[in-house]
Amino acid sequence: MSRIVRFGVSVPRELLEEFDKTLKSMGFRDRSKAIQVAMRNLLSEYRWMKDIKGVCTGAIILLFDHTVKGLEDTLTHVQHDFTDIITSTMHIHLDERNCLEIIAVKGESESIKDLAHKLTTIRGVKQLRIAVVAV
Ligand code: NI
Repeated sequence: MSRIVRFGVSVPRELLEEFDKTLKSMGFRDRSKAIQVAMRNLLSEYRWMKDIKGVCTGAIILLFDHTVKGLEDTLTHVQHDFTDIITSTMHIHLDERNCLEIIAVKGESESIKDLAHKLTTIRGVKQLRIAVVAV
């Protein structure tokens, strides 16, 4: 059994409220356990991303807050740097704040990961999912 450590985390209030609500409905008794599960999910998703090799096709799905200043410009700039792997982009306005973008990709897995990484680090991007298959 490894040693348990404590750490502090800063998160937006609404995110924590929603997290707590979801934990309750999922049957978690405390945040620690749920955060451990969330951390492991993130690690396994990253590991899967790291392992996929060669030419792939699929989509990058992005949820973001379009009211964050400069975000849409940055998103466009990043996508213009990857025109060799982006086949099309669909933009859906979900509500006053949130937008969903579905970016269809085809190319070397390394380029797809590079694009996904650049998109994840943009401020205002709330969630990113990659769904790709090897060709
Ligand atoms: Ni929109």
